[in-house]
Amino acid sequence: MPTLKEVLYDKIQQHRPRTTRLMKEFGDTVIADVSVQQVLGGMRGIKSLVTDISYLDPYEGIRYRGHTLPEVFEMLPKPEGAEMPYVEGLWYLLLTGEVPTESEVQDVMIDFTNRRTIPRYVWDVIDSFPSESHPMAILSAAVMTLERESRFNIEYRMGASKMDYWDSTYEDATNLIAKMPLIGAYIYRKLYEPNKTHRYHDPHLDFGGNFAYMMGKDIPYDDVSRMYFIIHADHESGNVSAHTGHLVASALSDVYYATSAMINGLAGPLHGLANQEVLRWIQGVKEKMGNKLPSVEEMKKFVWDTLNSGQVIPGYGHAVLRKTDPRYMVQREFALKHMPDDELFQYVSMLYDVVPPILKEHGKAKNPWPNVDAQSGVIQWHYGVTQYDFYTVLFAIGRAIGVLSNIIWDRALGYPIERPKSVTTDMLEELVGIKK
Ligand code: HAX
Repeated sequence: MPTLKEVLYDKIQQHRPRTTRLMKEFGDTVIADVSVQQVLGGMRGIKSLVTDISYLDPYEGIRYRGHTLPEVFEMLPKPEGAEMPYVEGLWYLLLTGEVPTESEVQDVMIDFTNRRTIPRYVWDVIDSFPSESHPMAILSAAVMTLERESRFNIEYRMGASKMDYWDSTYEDATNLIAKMPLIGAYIYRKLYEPNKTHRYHDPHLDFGGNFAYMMGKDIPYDDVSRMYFIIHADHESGNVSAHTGHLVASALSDVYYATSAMINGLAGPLHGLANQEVLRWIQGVKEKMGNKLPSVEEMKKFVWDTLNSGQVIPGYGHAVLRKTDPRYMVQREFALKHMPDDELFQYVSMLYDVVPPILKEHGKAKNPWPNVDAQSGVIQWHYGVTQYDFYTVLFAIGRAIGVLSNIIWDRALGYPIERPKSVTTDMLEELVGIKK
């Protein structure tokens, strides 16, 4: 049976001529125009990135390698007795486009287990952070600390051929992704449970199962982890975290630099931090309501008060999506099955009914529907992860799977350093004809 790396190499060989042909024969073909609104408005909708790993349709949501999320959950192999698939299977799917067999997944699992050893200095760096630090800052620094392990850097210095860059990048990426759950769980223990003995990994457990074990959580938290890492893995290339990872790697910075940078982008409240903002916001509603479930009218008033004070409703809206995020729906279905009576989930459900009509009436947000973050913190809270500062770390571990898969392919296809062009406001005014 060929290894994942061999299958990937085969796919790379098959793909390279497609990119070369597009560049050589159609390099001058114009595929889109750019408007002033797009240039001033955060580059929305400008088609300027290529990835085959995922595609985001505004009305359908994300597809991984052409498959919708429900299809991915259906077709990937699952550990015995689990409801959610192996994260290792998603890694295989994202890298190769192929659905792995059970034994191919087992191979990836063994490979990950063999790469889990973390140098002592990483723990020392984490331990040296003040306990008030944000876990995303610690995660970013811990990943950065590992940079000295980069194989790519060694091989680059030794004069490796450009055609082989993907190989050492694959080694670095696999080494890093295998370690991310261990680093995340260690940060959790350091910040929130310093008196408990840290559980190092269990070599017999898969990515999600091992994370639950290290977090000290029982089933079905293993399935929560698998679900969480899978739904957050990729959202095509233009979002802040994915784009940052790609951009930094385009300078041939190694995957440690690129992943640390993507973590920093994910830490913003308009992006990955929104899941903790949702929880903070709901707690605010709860407090105001004296811990009882508000009536629909009371909830509407709270939503309007938030909007009228100039704040956004966290967990709602999206730069690309124009309907309810399927990542929200996957989690909602899980919550309906496993925690339908959870108090916070009742709030989330009520918001699902109340917020979209209000955002429509408010008239600003182009997408009034919930995104992934509206639901995810509540599930973590239910299973005892109540420190909502930590939620974006879980997002980051998942997102690293997609970002790293993309960087391996960026190297394989020889994508150049990214360098869009900027203009001045004077130039824009000249271009539209209001200034000579
Ligand atoms: N509540 C109130 N107003 C909102 C809103 C919301 N949830 N979503 C958008 N708007 C407002 C914007 O602030 C903007 O107002 P201004 O014109 O005054 O600047 C206007 O509606 C138009 O925005 P848009 O084009 O619909 O949305 P953007 O592409 O600019 O922004 C965001 C997309 C996700 C950043 C935005 O919807 C938002 O701030 N949502 C709340 C935060 C959130 O949930 N973020 C997580 C998104 C998913 C994700 O990336 N996770 O990592």
